[in-house]
Amino acid sequence: MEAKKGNEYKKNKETIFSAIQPSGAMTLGNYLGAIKNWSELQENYKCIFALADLHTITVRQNPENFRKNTIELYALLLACGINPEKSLFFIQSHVHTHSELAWILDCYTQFGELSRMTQFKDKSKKYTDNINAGLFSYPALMAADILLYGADLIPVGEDQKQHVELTRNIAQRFNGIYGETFVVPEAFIPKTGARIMSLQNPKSKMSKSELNPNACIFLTDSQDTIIKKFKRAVTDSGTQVKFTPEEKTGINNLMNIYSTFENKTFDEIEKEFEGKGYGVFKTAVAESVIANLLPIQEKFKEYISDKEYLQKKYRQSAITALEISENTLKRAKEKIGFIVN
Ligand code: ATP
Ligand code: LTN
Repeated sequence: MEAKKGNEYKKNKETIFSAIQPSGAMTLGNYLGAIKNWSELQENYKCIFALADLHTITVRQNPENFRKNTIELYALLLACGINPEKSLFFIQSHVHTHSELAWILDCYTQFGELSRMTQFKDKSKKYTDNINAGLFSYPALMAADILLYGADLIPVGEDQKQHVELTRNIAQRFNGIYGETFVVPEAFIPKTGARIMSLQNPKSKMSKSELNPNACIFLTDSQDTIIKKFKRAVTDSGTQVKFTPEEKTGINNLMNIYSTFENKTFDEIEKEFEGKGYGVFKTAVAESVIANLLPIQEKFKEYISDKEYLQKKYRQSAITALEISENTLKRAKEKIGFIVN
């Protein structure tokens, strides 16, 4: 009986789950790699999205900035087209089942598996004075987020693929011990935009916690700032706008951004800018980004000035999220042998 409840919620459509951390202002990387797809997926799937604020405290946060980033990100996602009438969109820390299942899954996740996570290795090099247990066991919390909702598909950028793979392993291990309990999910990586690189160092990904502000386009950047950042973007010494597969060059990165926004192939872009040089291309990329972000920026201003509406939406969503996730948690606890209340 219990097992059916999760499925009842799914009805005929596959379930999508994804989340983003309120660890800073949203970047163009987050938008193209994740959020743009989320709003498109709402049309054909049952979608559940969250602000993963419990994940965010794996890196020390200033309380005031943390609160501001969270509410602004909620408003910004609505502005990007996440529709709370179509999708469930909640704040992770409002739904206590996430922390509870995370602890349980910690006990089904191996030290060796967590030690191999690239993000843990990167972040423990970056934050040497705070390599905390949460940073290490973070993928078990992410697995809890996903498994609580019986999600089939997880739309994420390339960098999160390893965590989704680990979630699959945890789910399969648990199901192997106790019988079918969790849906085994799959990562859903976009064809273009899955890995937008830093404008200052095209070998590393554009990240919202990057210290050099010129490396990142933020969704709320002004038009002037966007133009300046693209003009300063690091490119090689060549002049021809040409895509070189397998290489992490600045021009490839700009072509990737342009191609995703303009829906053009690399061949089409090469033809469009033949003989025109990098300067002209950089301006075209900047203009395309500005035009695409403008409607989002306008909607963001409206949403962020209506705190009451935001509160109403995240409160309602948390109630529904709790109802769904409690069923899964209860089922898992029963299988393990807890006396369930
Ligand atoms: P942080 O710097 O705090 O680690 P982040 O900018 O890497 O944050 P997340 O909140 O971890 O972003 O990621 C949210 C979503 O955006 C994830 O699905 C992630 O894969 C995607 N994403 C993040 N950066 C990029 C990028 N440069 N290109 C494409 N997708 C990205
Ligand atoms: N770890 C992800 C954010 C995240 C997530 C999730 C993504 C938390 N829980 C569940 C997909 C599914 C990140 O840092 N980008």
